[in-house]
Amino acid sequence: MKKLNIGLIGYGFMGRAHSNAYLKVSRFFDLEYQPVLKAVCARSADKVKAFADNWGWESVETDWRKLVERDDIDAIDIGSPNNTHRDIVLAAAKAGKMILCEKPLAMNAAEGLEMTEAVEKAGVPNMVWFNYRRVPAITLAKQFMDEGRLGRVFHYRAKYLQDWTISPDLPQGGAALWRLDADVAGSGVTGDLLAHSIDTAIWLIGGVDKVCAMTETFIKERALQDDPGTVKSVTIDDACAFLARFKNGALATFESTRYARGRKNQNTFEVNGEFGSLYFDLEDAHQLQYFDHRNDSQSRGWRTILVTDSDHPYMGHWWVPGCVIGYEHTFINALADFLGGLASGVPVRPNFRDALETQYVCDAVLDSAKTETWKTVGA
Ligand code: SOE
Repeated sequence: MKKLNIGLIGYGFMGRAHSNAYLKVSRFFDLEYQPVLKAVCARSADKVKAFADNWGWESVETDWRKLVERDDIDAIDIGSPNNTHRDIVLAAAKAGKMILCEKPLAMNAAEGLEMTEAVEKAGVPNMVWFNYRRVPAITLAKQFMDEGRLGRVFHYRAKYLQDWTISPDLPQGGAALWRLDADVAGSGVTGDLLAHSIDTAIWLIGGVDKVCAMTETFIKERALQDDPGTVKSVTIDDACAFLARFKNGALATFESTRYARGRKNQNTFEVNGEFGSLYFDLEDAHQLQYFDHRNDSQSRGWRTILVTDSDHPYMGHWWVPGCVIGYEHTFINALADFLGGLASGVPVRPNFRDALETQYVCDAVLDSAKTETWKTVGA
């Protein structure tokens, strides 16, 4: 086995999800490369040390530039807030490191382009953690699309709903709540949630031609988490809905909000094609619903596929049929694909170029929302 020394930046939600993936991947997948939890980096020395001890990272850094310069690091993994991605990527690419970056790739497409060109120029392996592609049921949907089971696609309908920002007392900025601060996150639900939906849509259907969007910020002011006496305008989009036309002529609707009471992480899509339809809901992530119009008319109907058989995507690496896997496994599956790509020479997707395509759609959506007019998605 070849060792791959990882340097992780960030120890929040994604730092934990990625650490777990590094620890488990070699136990469930037979891989040529084995990740080594070499160093983790974050600004607070005490907190990063406690994180490293808990997850088994060998060493800590408090300055990401030092981590990027270390000779014993092969790959930089970016799990820190969105406004840090660009500088880290440019430095890591220059240092010749492989890069795994959390989504969304960047604050905007201009940054994303610069980052994509940097990794391509450096020729370093790169991946963006759009983990939902690695939900077995979504990968199965992709397989069905590639097999042509749906025929010509007419409609795509995506929703990504949560409810955790409804209270006006929730502050903005700082640990975990940087997603509410546009200076750190770039945007609200568009970059955070719809980026997932757009990535999945492009993967399943193809490129997006144009969009027409509306956004809303329901709570206009919030106190700062790190300075509770200061109240600042909220400039993220709390909700976003948009219409889209794919390049292949299919029509789509996308909707996202963090104000849908009772919806915790409801990421759904439906595809309607000539021969059939598909439906997926992340809150029932082990299932894919499939309607095949070519079945006989007496028995045809929506069927719910329990995606846990060993010949379903990824499931041969996990438990016996009927035993479901969960959220954390999507990161382990993604990492297995990244490591597998290093060994096979067939680079993993989505790479930075793919994530840039999503970023262009996000930019067009936010631009369109300003005037509620149609915008063509940039190159
Ligand atoms: C936001 O609440 C969030 O954590 C996103 O940042 C993740 O990308 C999504 O998968 C779950 O929700």
